[in-house]
Amino acid sequence: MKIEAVNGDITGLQVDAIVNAANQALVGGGGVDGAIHRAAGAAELHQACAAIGYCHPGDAVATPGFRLPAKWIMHTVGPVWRGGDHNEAAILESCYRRSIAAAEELQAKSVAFPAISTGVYGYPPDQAARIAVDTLRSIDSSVVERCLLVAFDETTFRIYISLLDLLS
Ligand code: AR6
Repeated sequence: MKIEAVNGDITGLQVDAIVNAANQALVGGGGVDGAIHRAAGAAELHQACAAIGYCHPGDAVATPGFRLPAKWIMHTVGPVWRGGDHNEAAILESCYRRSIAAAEELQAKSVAFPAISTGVYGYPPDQAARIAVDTLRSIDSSVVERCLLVAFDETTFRIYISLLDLLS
């Protein structure tokens, strides 16, 4: 898989699937979740999420993208940061793995990820970015060809760029 860093709004990206940083109840919220609901069409997406009902932290579930350019949305639930010794890293790694697995099931070749857990859930951005890059680098997918790490702020973008440069 090719891994790239992008700075901007994930909802406008022309990819097969975008990942949503959702909550366990899949009821929508602020941050990227709110932006995705607005752009996809809140009524349709709420209905699709309600039909699924729940997502365990570290897991991912798929809905259509409705009015998004992306065909699919993978809703994943990141860990709430509680100091780092509550299994946060393993849960965050699982979010990336399970989102790619869901993309593979749907034959999505390109997947865009927000910086899961680094907003409301409080995960330190540098540590989260390292997990994102290391985890995606370790996946050998025969379906997904391209992963975009989408930063919504300049600091996160620079962290992604430096990690990708160091590892490539
Ligand atoms: N495009 C790309 N990234 C974005 C966008 C966007 N349009 N908007 C925000 N971000 P957060 P979390 C970045 O808080 O920490 C919700 O209420 C943002 O700058 O969206 O996993 C859910 O319902 C940050 O870097 O997600 C949950 O309750 C990153 O996305 C809870 O927040 C993640 O920030 C999940 O919290």
